[in-house]
Amino acid sequence: MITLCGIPLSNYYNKVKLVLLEKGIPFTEEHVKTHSHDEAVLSCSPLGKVPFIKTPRGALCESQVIVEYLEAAYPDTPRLLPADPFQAAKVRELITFVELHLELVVRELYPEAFFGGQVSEGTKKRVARVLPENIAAFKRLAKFGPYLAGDTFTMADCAGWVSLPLVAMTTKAIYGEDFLATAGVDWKPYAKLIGERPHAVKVAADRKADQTRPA
Ligand SMILES: N[C@@H](CCC(=O)N[C@@H](CS)C(=O)NCC(=O)O)C(=O)O
Repeated sequence: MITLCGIPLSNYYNKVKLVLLEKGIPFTEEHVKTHSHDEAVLSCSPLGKVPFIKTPRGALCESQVIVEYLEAAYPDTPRLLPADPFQAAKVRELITFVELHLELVVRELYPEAFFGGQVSEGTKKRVARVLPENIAAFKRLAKFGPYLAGDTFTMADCAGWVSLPLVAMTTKAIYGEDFLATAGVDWKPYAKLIGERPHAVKVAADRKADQTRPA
């Protein structure tokens, strides 16, 4: 049995959780906070990041590594990557743009956008310069047809659904402007479409419930 470790507030945790649910893979969850210095955590996730999974064969960290493992190890469950190698690569390309070129860029702003901290003016200026270029590039690749990669729900939607709203909310909080909307990325109907899937409804409900749990 797989154990998914992390916190339901984490977008990357929820990406893996949605993949597990969509593929119908049995799993349990273990609440593990970020920034842990606990050896039991670092031996599974050496940077102390979540999510990670524990399997009978050992642990794995990094959400994309995990979901690629799940796709390969459970071939008889619904596919989240096209069988065609080129189309599968196009899905991975989208995930890279969402996570590396959009989410990781706005992540620098989270301390101020969500956690009551402060971010330097230099960081804000740099993100404001880089992000619109990256969004324009993402827009060239994303199909929204209605799914990110076209007419089929894929792993890219598990990544997109958890991270695109964060890009919008963060830029709105810091700059007073949703950079995705400004660039013409109509992410709200997309987020609604994915969010109405029964497994996404569960992920969102679990996340909400966890926010009210005692620390
Ligand atoms: N590339 C990693 C990113 C994971 C990540 O950044 N997780 C956050 C929570 S959403 C975290 O653990 N942050 C704590 C830290 O960076 O030390 C993945 O895809 O799993």
